[in-house]
Amino acid sequence: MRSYDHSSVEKKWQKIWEEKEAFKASCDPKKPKYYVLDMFPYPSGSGLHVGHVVNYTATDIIARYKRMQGYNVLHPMGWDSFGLPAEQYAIRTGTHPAVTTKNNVDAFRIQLKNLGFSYDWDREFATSDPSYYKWTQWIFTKLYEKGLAYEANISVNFCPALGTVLANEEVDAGRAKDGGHPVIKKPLRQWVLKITEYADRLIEDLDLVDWPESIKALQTNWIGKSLGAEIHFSLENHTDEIVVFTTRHDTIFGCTYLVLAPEHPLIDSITQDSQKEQVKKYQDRAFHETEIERTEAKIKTGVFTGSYALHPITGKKVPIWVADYVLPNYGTGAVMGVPAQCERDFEFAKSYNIPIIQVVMPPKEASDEEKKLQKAWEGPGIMVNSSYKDLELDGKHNEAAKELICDWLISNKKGQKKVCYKLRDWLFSRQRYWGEPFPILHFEDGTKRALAIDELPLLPPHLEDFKPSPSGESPLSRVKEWVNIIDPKTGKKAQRETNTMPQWAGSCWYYLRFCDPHNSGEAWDKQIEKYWMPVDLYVGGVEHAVLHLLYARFWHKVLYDIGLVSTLEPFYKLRNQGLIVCRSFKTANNVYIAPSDVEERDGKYFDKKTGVELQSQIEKMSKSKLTGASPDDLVTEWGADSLRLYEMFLGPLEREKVWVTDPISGCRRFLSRIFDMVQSNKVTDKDTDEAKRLINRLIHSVSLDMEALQFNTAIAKFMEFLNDFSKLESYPKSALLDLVKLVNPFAPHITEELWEMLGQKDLFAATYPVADPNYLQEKMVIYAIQINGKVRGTIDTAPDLDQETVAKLAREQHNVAKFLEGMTIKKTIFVPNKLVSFVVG
Ligand code: ANZ
Repeated sequence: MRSYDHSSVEKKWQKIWEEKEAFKASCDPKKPKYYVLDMFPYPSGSGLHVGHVVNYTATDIIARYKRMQGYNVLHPMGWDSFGLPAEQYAIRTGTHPAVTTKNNVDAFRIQLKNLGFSYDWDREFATSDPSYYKWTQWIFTKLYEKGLAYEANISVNFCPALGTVLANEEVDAGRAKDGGHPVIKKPLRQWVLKITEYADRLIEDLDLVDWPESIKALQTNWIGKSLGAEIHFSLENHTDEIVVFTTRHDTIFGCTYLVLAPEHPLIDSITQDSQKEQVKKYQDRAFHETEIERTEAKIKTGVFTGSYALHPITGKKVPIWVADYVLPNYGTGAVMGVPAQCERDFEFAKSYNIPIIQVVMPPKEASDEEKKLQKAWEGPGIMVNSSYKDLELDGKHNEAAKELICDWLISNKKGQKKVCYKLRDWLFSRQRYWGEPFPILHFEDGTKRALAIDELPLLPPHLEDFKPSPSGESPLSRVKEWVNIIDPKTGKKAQRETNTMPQWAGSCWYYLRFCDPHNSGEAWDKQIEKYWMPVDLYVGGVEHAVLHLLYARFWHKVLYDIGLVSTLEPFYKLRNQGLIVCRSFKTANNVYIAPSDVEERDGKYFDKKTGVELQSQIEKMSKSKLTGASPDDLVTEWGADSLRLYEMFLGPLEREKVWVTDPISGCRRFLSRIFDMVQSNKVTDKDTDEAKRLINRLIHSVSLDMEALQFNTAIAKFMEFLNDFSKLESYPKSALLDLVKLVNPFAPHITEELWEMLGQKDLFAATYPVADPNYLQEKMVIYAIQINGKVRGTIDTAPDLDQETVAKLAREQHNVAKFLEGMTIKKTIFVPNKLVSFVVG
């Protein structure tokens, strides 16, 4: 009998699949399609990690399952290859990022192929390929033509010590991660995309997709739509006015001060001389703080301007303060302070002795503190202290008051309804080398021209030194002969745009290019797009839950509006794989110990070598903590099929999973057992009812698991099945064939081999089994149970059980058990499928 040698089996089938182009997809309108996509990786130097394997195995299982169900499956893979790490590596080593990227991609591809993923490799591309970014640049020109791309002066992170602009990822708590030097904000000319124009649609169309509710909520909150009002406050001794944005206009009678963001343009002109120095000092300090520092500071600080506004309804004087907790770029950068109804304002008012006027009565369920005004009541309630002349709100519910205030503000020209979004326009340029150059020419007269399709791709100039410039300009600006040109189309002197696009750009539309990756005449063919789109299943990390998905959806909607794509949303069903975490171990001196050198006793962990007790923690896998696991090593030792099976068996796809490698041997054993079983002399061509029942039940329940992406439970069922099946007297071949098909999406190599051993060909092209309903419903029989001639209970059982089994079940029936207590059974009468009768004494 052959024993299972994973490495020869896996190599063999990987080669055959490649030769037969087993997973090549082509547009075929006669067949139903299924597009299953992974969030493509950034090809980092550290290669594939076990988290990637969870993601890609899950989609591969579905790809193979759908193919066997007769779908035309599109399952592509590519590389998100522009970005900071490749550039930083280039700066450190002097290797061109294109070289590093190519090496990393080659290594990744080998790793993925070794895992047997059924990608259509013909569709592979990298976002840094000129033949791809030609179209990224072209899409940018479409955004530009639609007025959705504009230039603005925006502050960037600038590190004077390093003499460079830093990306947000390079900054931590106001300091450069590299060296810890302080980082300041510096205004620079930037490209910005008007994503805000799509804010409403980006919220509303979430109704069209099957995504986890938590991800929908993240997107909605990020966009942050607030329905409120703008209220105009006139100023004492000043012609200007201050406009505030509020979502609680019902509380207007409780407004006892106004606050301006330190950046507010009116501050200079309204601040009284006596306060000028203090205000200036305060502003300087605030400008050096990050938004997070400003909003999350425990103690709210501020400074009085010395000036007053007039309450729009009562005309009372309201002091104007400046405070950093008000952000310049939300609403109007000015807020009305209502201490009794807003905790933040309450603390501020307490610190600076500002009056507190209650306007919404805390209801019964409010806490004592809230009722006694030792804390703000932020919830709903009945209005008090809120009537003035003909505007009577007292006694009304605050929601009704909102409407009345709004009407009053509008008819008195003191305000209006207003919708605000947290979402800002998307800062789309970087002062970097390793990104798509912008296809834009600037002319001397200040006008611009977007390059036409025949001028694309626009390649960056060749650079030996990729470092960002000390001025904050992009390194491209150093290549004067590239920057300064005579525009061949107009004959005018022109300068090329020297900023580059951010890494997000390439991942905004790669799923469209996968539909038609070799098209050199257009980004994609519309008919082909119409066939494959939308992506039916998209799987990736939750870290992309906000930005990548939002940006890609935004581009997609723009493309929809200009008639280039046929669906409103790009990704129909989205699932996020949970993070893989790991238990790390260290000594009291913070020396990490590899998990393989640790033994557990009574829930405590000890160093096997020294016997010393260790501290342990569940955290992200990390090489430096000796918890990194390399898929390559695992594939070598156990085989790709065992690794795939194991990673799916760890737990539900979307849940966080703790990496403990022990179960991988169990998965491997399971595969070996099938391998042996197929070769057993008990394999027969003759079907048995018992085998039929077992396999049909397995087909039925595994199919349900597949639809629900519950791969871990499907695997548990395979194992259970094997235990039951191995006990049968014979192994009907038909059941084994079905089993092999069911396991195939999980462990594709060994199952192809078994399929061949069972005399079949090309499992990858086989049809997924469908359960025969006749074998699903076990017919049940009802036994009456008598004790000394009286019926004392009934039991339901499978038909045709033997007397001993039925009698045991009967004795255990709770009512019967009661009657039998303390009795001796003298005789048992058994009528198959009908009656068990005990004679007792
Ligand atoms: C008065 C008030 C009374 C407020 C009250 C709240 C409670 P969302 O829901 O996030 O939109 N606000 C407005 N602009 C701001 C800015 N630039 N920086 C900081 N805070 C700002 O929140 C809207 C509320 O946030 C607004 O309603 C305003 O405070 C504050 F009992 O106005 B409110």
